[in-house]
Amino acid sequence: MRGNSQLDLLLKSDSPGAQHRHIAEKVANRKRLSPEEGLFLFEHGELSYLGTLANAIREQKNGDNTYFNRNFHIEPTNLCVYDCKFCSYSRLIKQRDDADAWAFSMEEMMDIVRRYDGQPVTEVHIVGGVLPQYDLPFYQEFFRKIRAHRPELHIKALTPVEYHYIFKKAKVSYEEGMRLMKEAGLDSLPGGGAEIFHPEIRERIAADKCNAEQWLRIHEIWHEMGGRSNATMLYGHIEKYWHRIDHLEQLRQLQDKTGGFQTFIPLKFRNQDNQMSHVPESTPVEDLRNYAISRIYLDNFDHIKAYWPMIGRTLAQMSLAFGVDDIDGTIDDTTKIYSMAGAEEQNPALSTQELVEMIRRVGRRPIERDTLYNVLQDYTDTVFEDAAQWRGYYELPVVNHE
Ligand code: V47
Ligand code: SF4
Repeated sequence: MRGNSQLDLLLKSDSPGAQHRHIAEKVANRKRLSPEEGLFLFEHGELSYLGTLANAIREQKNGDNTYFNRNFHIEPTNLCVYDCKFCSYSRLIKQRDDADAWAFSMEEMMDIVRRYDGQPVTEVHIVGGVLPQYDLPFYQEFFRKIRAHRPELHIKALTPVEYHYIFKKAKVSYEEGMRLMKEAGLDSLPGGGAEIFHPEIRERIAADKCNAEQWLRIHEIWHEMGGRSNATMLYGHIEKYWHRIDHLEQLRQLQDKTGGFQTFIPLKFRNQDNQMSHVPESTPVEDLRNYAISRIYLDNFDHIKAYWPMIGRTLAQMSLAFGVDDIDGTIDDTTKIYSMAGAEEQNPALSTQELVEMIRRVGRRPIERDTLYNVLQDYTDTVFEDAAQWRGYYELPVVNHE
């Protein structure tokens, strides 16, 4: 198998130490790593070693396929009852008159949906701040309206942070609440709100909002109802490596139980204009190591996603050699969560053609998928007519992995 040739070379060489070799052999034999071994990778795994292991797993699971989908984001409001220390995007209710605060009405949100009429988007991603007026009946009505307007559009919406709040306010159980959301048209859950599960960190950066147990329980209930969802981890701030392993381990255990997670998305902490601006950001090397270890540790997740608006196009391309097989969607300038936190991409928008080129340039197969990873189109050999419109790509030789 391709990719494993690198792993074979590593196993044959004299260079790895005993524990490095033991872990590489486990990966070659598709054996699961223990939390201690995961921690060892964070503490002692250098980049090329981790890349070899992660790439072998990536290629076992997904070959060269690199997935993307066509979606757009709606962020109903950036006003929020919570005050997460890392959040650059939210404003407290008392700041509602600030120039950069917004709270869309139902009609304004439907206007955004209608703006995409006739465009080949397959998914709407809805996530934002938590406010009392955006309650259970509000979201039921919103999902129903989207469904009525565009029945085939996949609604990927809200996280356990919102669900925990709106179900409590409506005095319904998680089970009943998720049933009502499904009935209204909810198709799947994005991965946000997970941050770092361990209370030692969570209470310092995201106090008050749903805790780890509640976050995991809502996903579990959704999975038991046949639904699919994503998971994230906000890393690279005040957590230690063992907090990351604790987080990954809790996700791995739930996935063993339900199999309902589709993809894991590591989210790099960005430090602009928030209460943690004094905390330095992780380096690109650390980001790639984190992708790789996530790929190696989460043996029961099919996909690892790099969220390109957050890390930029170059690092997203590099991540494809470190376990990542998905680079989010083609999206317009509709997400503010990261641009307000100092993300690489201030106006994140990539056309399908640009995304395809970005993937092909590093020798992978660009595959358009729907939210549930059904293949919609393989662009590996697609010839675009208006190649002159490509922005920012130089004529470099395409990598051949054979
Ligand atoms: O939960 C907020 C993160 C998340 C910052 O499921 C920050 O396909 C870094 O979960 N630095 C929401 N991260 C976004 C999210 C997501 C994104 C893309 C795809 C999917 C998916 C889900 O954004 C929050 C929080 O962890 N976040 N502020 C910041 N300063
Ligand atoms: Fe509110 Fe989400 Fe920002 Fe926390 S991360 S303050 S819950 S918008």
